[in-house]
Amino acid sequence: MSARAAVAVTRGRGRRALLPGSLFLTGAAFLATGCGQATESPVKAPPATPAPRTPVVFTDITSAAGIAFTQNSGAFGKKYLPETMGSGLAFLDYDGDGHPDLFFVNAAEWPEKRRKKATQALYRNRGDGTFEDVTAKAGLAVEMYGIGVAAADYDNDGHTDLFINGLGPDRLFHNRGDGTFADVTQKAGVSDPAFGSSATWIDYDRDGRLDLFVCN
Ligand SMILES: [Ca+2]
Ligand SMILES: [Ca+2]
Ligand SMILES: [Ca+2]
Repeated sequence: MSARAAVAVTRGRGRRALLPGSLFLTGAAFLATGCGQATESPVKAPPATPAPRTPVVFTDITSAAGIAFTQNSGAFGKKYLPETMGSGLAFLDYDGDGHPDLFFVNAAEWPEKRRKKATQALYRNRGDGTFEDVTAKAGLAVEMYGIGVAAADYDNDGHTDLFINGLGPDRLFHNRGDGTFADVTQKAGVSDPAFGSSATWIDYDRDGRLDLFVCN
């Protein structure tokens, strides 16, 4: 074997000798790549923790706002059912000044145990965070065993009216638009004497005039 031939053989052997190594490296690279893919977690990293929100806190400002209403169920030990059901209230802007006012439904003393006068209550929103009791001025110092109330402008005159139901005849009060209400129950034909619990105004026939749905 000549020296040139010996070199060629050596190179050839060298190439052959390198082949397994090359495959190994390639395979190692593949395995490394494959291992990288296999070990990649399908679970994504959790999102960053959101900043804690400021907790919503409510403060009882009833007294500070000038609201002194206390519901009177008339209870005196007999534990009558209606005593457990009242009463409702409604936000309405009865005087149209843009500030929602508060109307409280009140129950009453039982005929067999009359101890005090308890009436409905209307509080006018002064717009500065306080309310004034305008019940008597508005003509709503009415005694009845009220439970539910539905406020709406049933006659489309721009002033919100009040319907109250409960134990005994229901009552409808029309808002005159001057800060007072008129009892129009009889004229309107809505003096249902049944035991009512709530009501709502809906225009069920879509004629543009609100209709009254009463729950007894
Ligand atoms: Ca108002
Ligand atoms: Ca009205
Ligand atoms: Ca209607």
